[in-house]
Amino acid sequence: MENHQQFTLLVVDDEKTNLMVLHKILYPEYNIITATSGEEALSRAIEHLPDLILLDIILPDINGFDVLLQLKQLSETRNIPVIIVSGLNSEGAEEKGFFFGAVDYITKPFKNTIVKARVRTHLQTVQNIRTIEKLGMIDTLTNIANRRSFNERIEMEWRRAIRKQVPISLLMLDVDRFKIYNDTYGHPQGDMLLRTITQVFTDTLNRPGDMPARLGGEEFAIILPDTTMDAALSVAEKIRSAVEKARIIAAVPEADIETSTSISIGVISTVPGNEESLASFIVRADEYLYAAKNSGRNRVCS
Ligand code: GH3
Ligand code: MG
Ligand code: MG
Ligand code: MG
Repeated sequence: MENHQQFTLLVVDDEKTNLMVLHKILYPEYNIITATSGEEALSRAIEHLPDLILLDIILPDINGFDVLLQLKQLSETRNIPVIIVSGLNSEGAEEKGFFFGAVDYITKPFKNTIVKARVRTHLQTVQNIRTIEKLGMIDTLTNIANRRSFNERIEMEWRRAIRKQVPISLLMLDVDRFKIYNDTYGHPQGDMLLRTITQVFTDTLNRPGDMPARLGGEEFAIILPDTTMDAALSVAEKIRSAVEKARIIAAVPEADIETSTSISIGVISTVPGNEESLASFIVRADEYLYAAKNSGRNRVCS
């Protein structure tokens, strides 16, 4: 996976000449922010959430070990790797640094090439973790969000809707008679149908906050933040009708056949407060989806 993002490093040292040396080594490959005291290091870390921190130990106010401890106590900064760069080269100091959660310990005076290499190694790990995290959030068949990201996102949007007292809507969608489609055209063609439906979602949804997800099998959900029931119903109807109109080419041994499908949708909307839990909100969406199935499929129920 390519990544053209430039990493941001927070470099903490109370001596200007040290900062200048580190800046010279690491810029312009990385974006550099600096701090010359413990307090400043903490506030800049929280403000900028850098990808890596180079931390001096002897500082005029809070010493580097305490800065490290505080970084590890805050959920926003806990996972930022910290390399200690210190004149303290006792075994005890080094042990303490690792014990407090530093990923590396470089003693001054340092070799420029070694600092550069170690920074690059730790940033590679940051990059790898991000790639893995990203892969864990995406459904491999359709390339949209999976159930894990749906769960995370709906909780976040639910809390936000409570805080701002704005509506949140949820669509639950399930392909009609998908088993028959699979049995008729084959599993790979069924997979193609799921991708076509996903494309309909992406083409229909036009607000950046809207999030379609594949919950499993042929079941999908769409989170519509800041959306009223009326607006959600109109989105649902647009999707239902676009799915109905979509033509899916099924490559079977003899020829390419033009096939079609349909989808049933349950819609709910609320301005959340204390009356209903998120879990029961989701259950309600499922109930409307089943109502849509039971009343004949290829329809929207709310
Ligand atoms: P209904 O209209 O009531 O929803 O009927 P249905 O046939 O769509 O529902 P059912 O739950 O009986 O069947 C779902 C089918 O979806 C069965 C399963 O083999 C198929 N399926 C689940 N995941 C996948 C997948 O990733 N790819 C393909 N091709 N088929 C899948
Ligand atoms: Mg110092
Ligand atoms: Mg189905
Ligand atoms: Mg189903």
